[in-house]
Parts: sequence; C-alpha cells; structure tokens
Amino acid sequence: MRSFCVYALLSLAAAVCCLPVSKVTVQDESFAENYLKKFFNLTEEKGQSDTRGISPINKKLSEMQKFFGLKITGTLDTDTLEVMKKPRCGVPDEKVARFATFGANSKWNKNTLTYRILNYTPDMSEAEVNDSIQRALQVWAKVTRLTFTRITSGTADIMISFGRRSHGDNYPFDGPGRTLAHAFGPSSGIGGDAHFDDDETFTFRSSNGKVLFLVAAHEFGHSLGLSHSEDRNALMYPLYSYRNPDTFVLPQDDVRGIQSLYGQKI
Ligand SMILES: *[C@@H]1O[C@H](CO)[C@@H](O)[C@H](O)[C@H]1NC(C)=O
Ligand SMILES: *[C@@H]1O[C@H](CO)[C@@H](O)[C@H](O)[C@H]1NC(C)=O
Ligand SMILES: [Ca+2]
Ligand SMILES: [Ca+2]
Ligand SMILES: [Zn+2]
Ligand SMILES: [Zn+2]
Repeated sequence: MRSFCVYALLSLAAAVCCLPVSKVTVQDESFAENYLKKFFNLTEEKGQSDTRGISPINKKLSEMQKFFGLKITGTLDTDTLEVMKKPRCGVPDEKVARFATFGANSKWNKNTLTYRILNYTPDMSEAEVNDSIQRALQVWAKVTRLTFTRITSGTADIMISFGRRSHGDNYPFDGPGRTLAHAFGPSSGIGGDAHFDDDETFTFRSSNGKVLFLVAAHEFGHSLGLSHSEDRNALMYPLYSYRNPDTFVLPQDDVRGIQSLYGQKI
C-alpha cells in the first residue's frame, strides 16, 4: 500500500511537471486575431488557405513574428502571445494598414509647426506635462530645422489630448495596458494629432508607470511622418521600454529616419 502511494505521487508529479507552462487558450486565439486585424491588416480570418495550406492568419502571424524578430512558425506560440500582450503604440506596424488609417502624407511641407495641449492627465502636474511634451518635441527639433511653437487657443498642427476608450476618432483605446497612445501622420485636420490613453499611469521620470516624455517623443515621430522601426533600440520601435529620460539621446535609426524627411540641422 505504502509503495503504491509513493508511485502514485511520483507519477502525478511527473504529469504536472510535463504540462506546458502556459497554454494558448481560445481567448488567446481571439485576442491574437484582433491584434493582427489592428496592427497587421488581417482582413479575412476565415479566408481560403493557399495551395500549401497556409491560412491568412498563419501568413499574418509569420509577418508579425518576422517584424519582432521572433521564431517564424506561422502559429500562435507562447513567445508570440507574450509580445502581443506588451504595452505598445496603437499605430499599425504593417505599412499598407498604417498608411490607409493613420494619414497618407509622408511629411509636412513647412518647418514651423504649432502644438496645443488640450487637456491634462490627473497622473502628473500640469507643469510636468508641459515640460514632458516640450522636451519630446525638442528631441526631433534638435536634429532637424523643425521648430515647434505652443499655442493655447485655436487649431494647432499637433493637437495633444488625453482620453479613455472612445475619444472622438474611430480608434477607441483599450483600457489599462496594451495600447498606450497613437498619433496621426502629417495632414490637415486630425493629421499630426497625438492621443494618450488615460487608463494608463503616466509619469515624469519614474519607471513605475509609463514615462510621458518617452511615449510622447515616439508619438510625435508619427506626427512628423515616421512609421515603426524593426530596430529594437529605435525610439520608433512599437513596444514601450523604459529609458532614463534625463540622459535620453535619440538613437541613430531615428535620426536617419527624420533627416531623410526634413534634412539636417544647419
Ligand atoms: C489589407 O489587405 C488586403 C488584402 O488582404 C488588401 O486588399 C488591402 O488593401 C489592405 N488594406 C489596407 C487598409 O491596407
Ligand atoms: C502649462 O501650459 C499651459 C499652456 O498650454 C499654461 O497655460 C499653463 O500655465 C502651464 N502650466 C504650468 C503649471 O506651467
Ligand atoms: Ca492636426
Ligand atoms: Ca491601454
Ligand atoms: Zn508608434
Ligand atoms: Zn485617438
């Protein structure tokens, strides 16, 4: 009897240790489908597989895995799911989808732009928000001839606001986590505007929350016409990562990108 118990315990332990650490659930699958629709222009999830049996979802999963430097399996594995759940920018990663939805012009045809802060987040003081936004724009002004002038009434090129869920465009935010902000490429109207998800906690320089300066500097890259970079050190990489805002220097990949649009500072 005693030996049977030990055996039963051992085999139970073996069964537990051999289960996958985390398993892809049905909810994960529909989450992944929405992610691919939002960021990689997945349009027909139930579409025809091609002659090699590859469905539109498998194809988009491979594209996404390639973009993020993951192992290209074309299936929803746990590494892929993990990247999908990371905090990120709301602008699509795939070029076609990005240009159709977030502004078609590649650049402003003027070097003097205006910005206006329409409202404030309760997470930080007004002075901290003003300062974060101003420094985020200077990141781009430092390496080009672009200048940014703040206005406090009327319509600016870059209208900056904080909002939750549905906030007046066709791209509602998603509550706490995942999407942090989005911005529209150069054009009139909503073009150039940057929106921040106020279900996030924004900070001045603490790593305990999302540093507004870093999120804003990334979004203003879009406001000026840049798209996402696959270079994981670039500011224009779509996933958020903390960097010390006091010692921040614009990475080379971003300098090259913005100077290809607006030239160098002279
Ligand atoms: C998305 O992909 C489809 C093909 O699946 C293509 O016809 C369409 O132009 C793309 N849509 C956008 C918004 O880029
Ligand atoms: C922040 O900037 C606004 C103008 O956008 C200004 O009215 C306000 O006084 C500033 N707040 C602080 C605390 O500096
Ligand atoms: Ca605008
Ligand atoms: Ca969010
Ligand atoms: Zn972005
Ligand atoms: Zn928005």
